[in-house]
Amino acid sequence: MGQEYGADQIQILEGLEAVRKRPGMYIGSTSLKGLHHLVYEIVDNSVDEALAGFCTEIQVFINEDNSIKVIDNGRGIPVGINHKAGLPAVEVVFTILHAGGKFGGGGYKVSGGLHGVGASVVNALSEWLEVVIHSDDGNRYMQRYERGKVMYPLKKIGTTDHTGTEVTFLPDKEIFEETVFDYDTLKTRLREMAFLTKGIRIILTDRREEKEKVRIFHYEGGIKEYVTYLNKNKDPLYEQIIYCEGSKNDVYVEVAMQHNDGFNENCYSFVNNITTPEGGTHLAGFKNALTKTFNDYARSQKILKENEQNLSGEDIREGLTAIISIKIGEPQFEGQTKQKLGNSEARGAVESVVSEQLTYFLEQNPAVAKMICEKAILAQRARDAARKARDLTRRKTALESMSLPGKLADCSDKDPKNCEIYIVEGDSAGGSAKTARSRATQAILPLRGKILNVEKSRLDKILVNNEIKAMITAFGTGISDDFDITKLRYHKIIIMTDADVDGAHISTLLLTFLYRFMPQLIKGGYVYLAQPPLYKIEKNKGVWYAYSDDELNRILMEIGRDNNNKIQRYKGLGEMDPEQLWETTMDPEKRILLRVTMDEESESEIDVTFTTLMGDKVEPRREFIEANAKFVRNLDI
Ligand code: TTJ
Repeated sequence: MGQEYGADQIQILEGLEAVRKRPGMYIGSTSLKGLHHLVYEIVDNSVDEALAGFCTEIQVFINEDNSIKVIDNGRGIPVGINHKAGLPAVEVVFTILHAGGKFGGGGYKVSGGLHGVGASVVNALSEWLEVVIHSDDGNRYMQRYERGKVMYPLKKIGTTDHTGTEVTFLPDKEIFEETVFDYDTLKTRLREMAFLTKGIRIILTDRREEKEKVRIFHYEGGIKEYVTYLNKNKDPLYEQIIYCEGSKNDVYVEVAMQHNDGFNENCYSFVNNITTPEGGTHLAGFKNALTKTFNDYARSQKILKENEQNLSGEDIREGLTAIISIKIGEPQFEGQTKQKLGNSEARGAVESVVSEQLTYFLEQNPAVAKMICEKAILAQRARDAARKARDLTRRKTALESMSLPGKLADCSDKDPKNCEIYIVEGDSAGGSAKTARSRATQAILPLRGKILNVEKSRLDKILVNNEIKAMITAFGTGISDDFDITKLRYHKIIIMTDADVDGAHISTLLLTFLYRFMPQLIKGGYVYLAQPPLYKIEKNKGVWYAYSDDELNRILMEIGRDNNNKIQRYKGLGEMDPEQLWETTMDPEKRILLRVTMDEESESEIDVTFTTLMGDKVEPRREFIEANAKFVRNLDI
């Protein structure tokens, strides 16, 4: 088949060839993250059609062969000839690499949403891609491409009684390291897209298993419902979701927020439906407006007396869950990872919309306003107390030059790169670990009893907790704003707990603490979970260890299942003698460590996971295990 190639077509092919040569330039990476990016690029186009007011539903299918099909009920990509290119518009969309717009800054993708023009990139990086258009002329059109090359001119394949676009593509195995889509990753992002685009219905279907998985995301309340979702495992301080919306200087601003009775701040900001984990001008504008409006209100109502100091932004944001979502024509992204908004007009726009509407809300809802102010005043007091406690410990460390916790059995090697610290549940297991360890490089810190749940306590209380103090001093880095990775004393922090539900609970509490106060340790890949075995199998002087029920069965199959096996099920680390503990769990040559990781792109989802686990409204068992599974991806042997 194939078309005859004129000069234009050659140029087109060169463009798409450039994408295939340097895919990272266009989609960030060819890892799993880049793979999923392809789906978002395509779905963005349908979301744009929804924002334009012509599309109400987007269906996304993960097919059995790991191809993706996206169907929308918009107007359909135009099939008429684009005169500049001399080709049907749909062919232009899929074969001409668009400069500018989305691809500012030397080809790097910096934004999506409003100018979805990434379809040609997806096409270039797909083994094949097919588009079907239900046109308003009553006909159905189709075209197929392979690795970006047109297989035949756009053709009519029948008639239709509705409008819309269907795109199916199979990511190219020559390009991507992995081509198996992760359902949860798509689910999280599509849910986010649905929250950010009120009214849209996004349906995700996974057809890969015998039993199809289907999820429908549809939120008439948009980001208001997002805030409700993020607070679902928390206790809101008041019922209302505070909502501000408006346009200023061509920036469309939407903000939704609600306080809960907890202590963490969860503000998530978006630009053109893209998350901005590093914030930027829009987030700064929001924070300025919030701080100023509440202080003005508290003064005018005499909640703050003349001689009292202003509430700090942090105090007002204690327990705040907020979504800041703006739409802007030409977003400028800054920072190393291009995840920080730079447009100065966004600051003013958010500040003005929020100040005005929040002031009005506070006037209309004095009871809510009072509750927030009172919470902020309590936060202010706790923060003062915590600051004093911290200053005290800081002075102490300066004087006594790092007094390490008494319970720590430190290692002798002083090069952090060689050193690891085992955080061990309970004194008895701690004792075994101290005997078992390799003294040069392995330090042991036993923790006693339940670990403080940092989700449920204010900073002043957290900082006087002995187990927490012991970890902070042992690690050497400090916490929060004081955190300094260069002071880290061990490059592996290994959590070692029993392989049961209580153990999983304790490791989740520890991960929560690390996540809240030293997230850099998790993001940097310094945190691991030890994997003690579940079973010991003995037969004819041979010894095997099994780390799962599957493995137990496999071993029994191999060695023959008979009465001569003595199978021991370990209930806890305490049941192992030091030698066994070394052999199975601590020996760097033989042990299995799971590295704890987190997906930067869904921090709001991580918060939901933690609070699901740590809040009062907990159905524990299964979910603890799931949470750990969520954080633990890489096997490090
Ligand atoms: C453009 O302006 C005229 C009417 O149609 C507009 C349009 O292109 N709409 C549109 C594009 N709806 N859906 C798409 C689309 C959907 C998918 C799944 C993939 C792509 C590349 C575009």
